[in-house]
Amino acid sequence: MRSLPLPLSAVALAVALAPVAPAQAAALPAIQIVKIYYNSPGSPDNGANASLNGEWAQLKNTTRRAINLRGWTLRDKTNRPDHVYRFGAFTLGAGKTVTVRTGKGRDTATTRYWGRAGGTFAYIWNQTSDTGYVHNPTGKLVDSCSYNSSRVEWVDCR
Ligand SMILES: [Ca+2]
Ligand SMILES: [Ca+2]
Repeated sequence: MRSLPLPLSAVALAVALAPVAPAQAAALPAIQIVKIYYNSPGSPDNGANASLNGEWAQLKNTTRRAINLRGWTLRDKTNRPDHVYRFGAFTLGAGKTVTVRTGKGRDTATTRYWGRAGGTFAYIWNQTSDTGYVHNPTGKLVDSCSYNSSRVEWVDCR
């Protein structure tokens, strides 16, 4: 029987789909970035508040206890101070998620607003590749999530 050479892409796909032996389950970060929706619906992204709020990052308290997020930060890969979201008084319940939207709005128990404005330069999450970072108030990196694809609009970081 003759074996046909597989196209490289098929080989790559097979490798990507190969089951990976589960390593020792690593402890989840207490506050985990679960999803970044980095390409706001619509094209081109017009920088309006609704569009800015169409991009967001969702964080989850993976623990069994409420966590006071005051002083915790969410940031992107730039080192810009205006690209750092700092939580004010806010407690995230055990197992709960909070969505941090880029634009302006009224904070709720489940949604917080970065408060950015200024059109197309106000977006935080790059449309192809970027990294989200969560730091606790002492500056310790608690979780990060990188993505690199313009084919989809969001990344599942779990
Ligand atoms: Ca878009
Ligand atoms: Ca960015």
